[in-house]
Amino acid sequence: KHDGEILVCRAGTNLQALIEQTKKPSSSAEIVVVISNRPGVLGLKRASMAGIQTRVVDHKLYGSRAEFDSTIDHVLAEFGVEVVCLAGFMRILTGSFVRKWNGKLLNIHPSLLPSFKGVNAQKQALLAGARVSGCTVHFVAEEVDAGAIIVQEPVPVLMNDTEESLSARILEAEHQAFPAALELVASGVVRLGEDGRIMWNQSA
Ligand code: 3YE
Repeated sequence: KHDGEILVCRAGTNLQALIEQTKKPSSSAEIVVVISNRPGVLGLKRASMAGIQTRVVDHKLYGSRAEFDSTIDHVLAEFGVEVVCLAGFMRILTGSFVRKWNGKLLNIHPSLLPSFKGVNAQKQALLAGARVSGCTVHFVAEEVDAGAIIVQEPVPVLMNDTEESLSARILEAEHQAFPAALELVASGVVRLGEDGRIMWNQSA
């Protein structure tokens, strides 16, 4: 196993899916630390239960985004992290952090990008009358939800769907897509090219 890897999480079900994936002997990734910007969240408990180190970097304690991001960057360096997964992390990261972690920073978004960027993606899909939605794992670029797409998983939008029922169906898809995307990146099968597009290396 080569890649150290960290997560920033909220309710933590995507984190749980990543923990279960990386416990498999066939996994190319190992989770070395879980960082949350919110104290007391369930994701931190899930990490501890799995024997993974945790850190809280509470954004409310920092005077600027730059100070918050550089504190996270220090924790990542402390643990020798190589790949970062944003799993329910809801903060916009600074350009300088994003550039430093270019090609090493993954986010999951609850729509088929480039449709329905930003918050309430599931509600946006319902209001637009979309018949298909899903989730996207992408490399993080400075522009939110605009980075190169690694994996997408579609789900149907059903006739009587509410925001809750559609969100639950998309969340199930997220639990497949995020571990799959992490494996592609940690194994070196997929990387971000200099031109900002995905490069496939089938011999990796
Ligand atoms: N930062 C950059 N590019 C990206 N962060 C995330 C993805 C991503 C990124 O592609 N540069 C909405 C955040 C959207 C928002 O306005 N958040 C607030 C805080 C709200 C809160 O704490 O609940 C803020 O001021 O940042 C991760 C997903 C970001 C989702």
